[in-house]
Amino acid sequence: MDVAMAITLFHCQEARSMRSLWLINELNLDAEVITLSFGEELRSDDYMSRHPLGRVPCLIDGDTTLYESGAITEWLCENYDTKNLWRKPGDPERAEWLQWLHYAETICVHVASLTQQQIVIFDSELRSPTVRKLETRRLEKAIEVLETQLENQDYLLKSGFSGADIGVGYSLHAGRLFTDISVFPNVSRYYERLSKRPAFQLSLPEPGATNLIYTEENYWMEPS
Ligand SMILES: N[C@@H](CCC(=O)N[C@@H](CS)C(=O)NCC(=O)O)C(=O)O
Repeated sequence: MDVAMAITLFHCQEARSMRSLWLINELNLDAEVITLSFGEELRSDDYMSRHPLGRVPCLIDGDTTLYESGAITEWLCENYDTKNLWRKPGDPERAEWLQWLHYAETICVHVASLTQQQIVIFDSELRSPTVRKLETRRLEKAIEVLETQLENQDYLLKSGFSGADIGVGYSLHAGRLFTDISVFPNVSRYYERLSKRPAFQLSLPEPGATNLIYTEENYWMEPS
């Protein structure tokens, strides 16, 4: 893999790297996106030399390599924001921006666990209905917090759309496959608003794309 451009993103379809891709699209950054299959390709020697766990995202920007989606959001906002997606140190919304940016992973750990339970663990005998129930409940509790936050506002911050919405928006994009978000009206409207954004749409797999992690419309309807 030769990395030529200033910014290179290693991505898997609808994995957490979708956050980085969405942000790159929001900011219209010139970047090379290398899409890897969710499996063997992540464990190649070449890729493991960039990310020690062989996960995505991984971003290369000149001499800098970063492999945490929240850190990548901070880095890109800090260095390239032209759309008011960053709340820099000193901004009255700085603390809230950081909190929601990282709250995205509080939601996503449950999504990752459910992905493991219902997709990665192929043999249904090895799956645990107890873990599934517990993780679904914890995911719902984490989404409930967003429902309250969005009571009187369209985005997580009062001032409007920011990088924090990209982090949380991806968590909902994947989370909605494991629980019915229509029971949360504010969250449903919020997800609808986010998913209509052209930059979000550009970050989705193209029709006919292969190597998808998620192939079903949802997984919460499936029996244990
Ligand atoms: N906290 C990390 C999590 C990265 C992560 O676990 N990515 C998953 C995809 S959503 C992955 O690459 N999994 C592949 C594997 O575990 O082999 C982040 O936000 O970037």
